[in-house]
Amino acid sequence: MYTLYYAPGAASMAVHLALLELGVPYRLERLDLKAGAQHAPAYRALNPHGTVPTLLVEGHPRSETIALLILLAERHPQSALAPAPGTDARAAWLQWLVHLGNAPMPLFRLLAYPADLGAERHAPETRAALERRLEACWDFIDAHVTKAGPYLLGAACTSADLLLAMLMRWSRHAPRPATAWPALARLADLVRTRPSWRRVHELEGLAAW
Ligand SMILES: N[C@@H](CCC(=O)N[C@@H](CS)C(=O)NCC(=O)O)C(=O)O
Repeated sequence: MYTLYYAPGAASMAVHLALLELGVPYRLERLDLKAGAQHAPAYRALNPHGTVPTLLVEGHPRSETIALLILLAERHPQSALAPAPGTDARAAWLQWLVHLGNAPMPLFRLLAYPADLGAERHAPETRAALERRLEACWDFIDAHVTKAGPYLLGAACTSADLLLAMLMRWSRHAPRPATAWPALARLADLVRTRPSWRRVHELEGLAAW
């Protein structure tokens, strides 16, 4: 049994999607980030960074979105969420997960949390620079999906695509949302038709995209 500590639409959404795709039993614990629930001592004991997601795995608290997606793939090797270990496709899947976790994801974090840079709000030039970096990420990923798509690994939808769709969703209010890139828009459309995508919206109480 898993327990996912989550906030609606936050980084926990990728792990929530993976749990739904796996069809395994899990419990949800919602954290009100605006109210500071992530700083409560009881939660900090589970996740010293005070962030979501945290996933209790057999009672052990585990964190870091990318690590959790890899862990779930390891624990459920029969699932279609990841290619088989030792294959070229597995290497590509790992590379994409780590790329998404290292390139666009921290840019979103910086955009959403100016306090990480010691500011109350971003100077317009800082925000513009972060947005340009994000657009460069979409350029790179879109070029790949245009050649190799419709998903990151070609014909198969994996947890890397669930993560990518979540990140694309985060860009919906950006000056140039990720759906402005055609191959990315197509990938997002495909992910949005999955029952897990609809269900996560119901369970987390999210508006459409
Ligand atoms: N590196 C972490 C980052 C997680 C993260 O920054 N989560 C945000 C929500 S998207 C959070 O919990 N923010 C609350 C806070 O920092 O106070 C991961 O990949 O899981």
